[in-house]
Amino acid sequence: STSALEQKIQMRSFDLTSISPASRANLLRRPVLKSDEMIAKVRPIVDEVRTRGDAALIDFTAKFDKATLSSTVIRPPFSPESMALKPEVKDAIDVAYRNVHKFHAAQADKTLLRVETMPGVVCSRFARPIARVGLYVPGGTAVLPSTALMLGIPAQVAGCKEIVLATPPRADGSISPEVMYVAQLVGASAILKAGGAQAVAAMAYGTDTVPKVDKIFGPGNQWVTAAKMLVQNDTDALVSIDMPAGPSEVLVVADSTANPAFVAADLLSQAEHGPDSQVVLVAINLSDSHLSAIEDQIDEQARALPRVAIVRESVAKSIIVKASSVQEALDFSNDYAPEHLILHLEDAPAAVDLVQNAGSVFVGAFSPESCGDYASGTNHTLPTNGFARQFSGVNTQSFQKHITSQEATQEGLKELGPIVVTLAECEGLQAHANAVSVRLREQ
Ligand code: HSO
Ligand code: ZN
Repeated sequence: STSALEQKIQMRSFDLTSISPASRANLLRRPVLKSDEMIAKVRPIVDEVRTRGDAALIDFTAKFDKATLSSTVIRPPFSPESMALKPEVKDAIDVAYRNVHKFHAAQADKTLLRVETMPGVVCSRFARPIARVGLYVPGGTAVLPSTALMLGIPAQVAGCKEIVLATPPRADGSISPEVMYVAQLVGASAILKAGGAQAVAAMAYGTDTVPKVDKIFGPGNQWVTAAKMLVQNDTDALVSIDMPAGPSEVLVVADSTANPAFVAADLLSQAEHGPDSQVVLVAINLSDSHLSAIEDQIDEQARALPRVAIVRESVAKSIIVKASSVQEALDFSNDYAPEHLILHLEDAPAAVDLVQNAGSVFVGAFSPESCGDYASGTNHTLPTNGFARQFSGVNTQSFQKHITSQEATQEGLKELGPIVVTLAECEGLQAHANAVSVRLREQ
């Protein structure tokens, strides 16, 4: 037997033209999230923070992040030393900020929708910011200033008043200068130095020092996700969440024009996120030699990565699916509903018309997912786990809510009123009918 290091880093292959419906359905499945179990585990943590507040936060941060804190919240202005960056990093963050800001500013709903549904009856709709938002920026195996940008910019653009950015501190109690700098750029009103379920609980209920928020955003591990699901269902917390999060995913569709090195690099960029990342290659009529070239590139490029150990695990769980047409490939992709969809196709823009379910689409050979992860302008907080069927990625409107209004004239009520009286009486709700007839009698 060969050792792990000698074993080729490769994905398992399946053929859509010969596969049984049951096996095809199996390929579409993600590893099951044991959400009930996780919710039971986070409940005691959430309860502690709800009842003991800051003291519990400080205890959990000592236990889980090995950081001894005297206070958990930092307010602006942030000290220049805490945001000190290499000039090239600062410049790169600035360009990313501008692009993401530009795209998200364009998404803000500023229009007043005004429709006269009947003569004298005007219905309107307008948007307002969600006042207080909590942004969870994961720590763990990578620092993620990009996630701070992706959550902070739409909050800023929407006009949220209180922007709380939560992230686990380093062992010395500090936050990375990259995240501090982004917090300042997006106008964060508080930084919560805490991670995991304890951070989510603090933002959901508030503590003496942590502001209570109305909606919690952001990716995170199973603890964070379970805590978000738990507090969302607590009517005392009165808080909502962006979406249910799961491990990150990419589905790459490639035809005979695809560059093997590009395809492999795209798959690996997602595979390095974590051992449970999901990576799928849908290959359309690729020759054996073309497919081997891609597989060789995966192995060769993976071996050179600092995070090769993570990649070995995620690639081993990943799949190559052979398809015989663009339509068949996109049908599979739509059924899978990937977080990211990359199109390495001769006519990639044409294939976009066939996309029904995906978080974000990367069109053509020169649009790697990495651009969207960091700096092109689109958001990288996207639906995973097949939730691209019914969820949009985080966007500016995720930080707004819509309010409707109506204004009827006396003439308008003359027309509409009798209809309402009939419907109210049909439901047996006489007080509803009276609210109209008392006015009609006035005339
Ligand atoms: N691909 C990740 C986002 C990310 N990548 C952050 C790099 N940093 C989830 O969609
Ligand atoms: Zn990424």
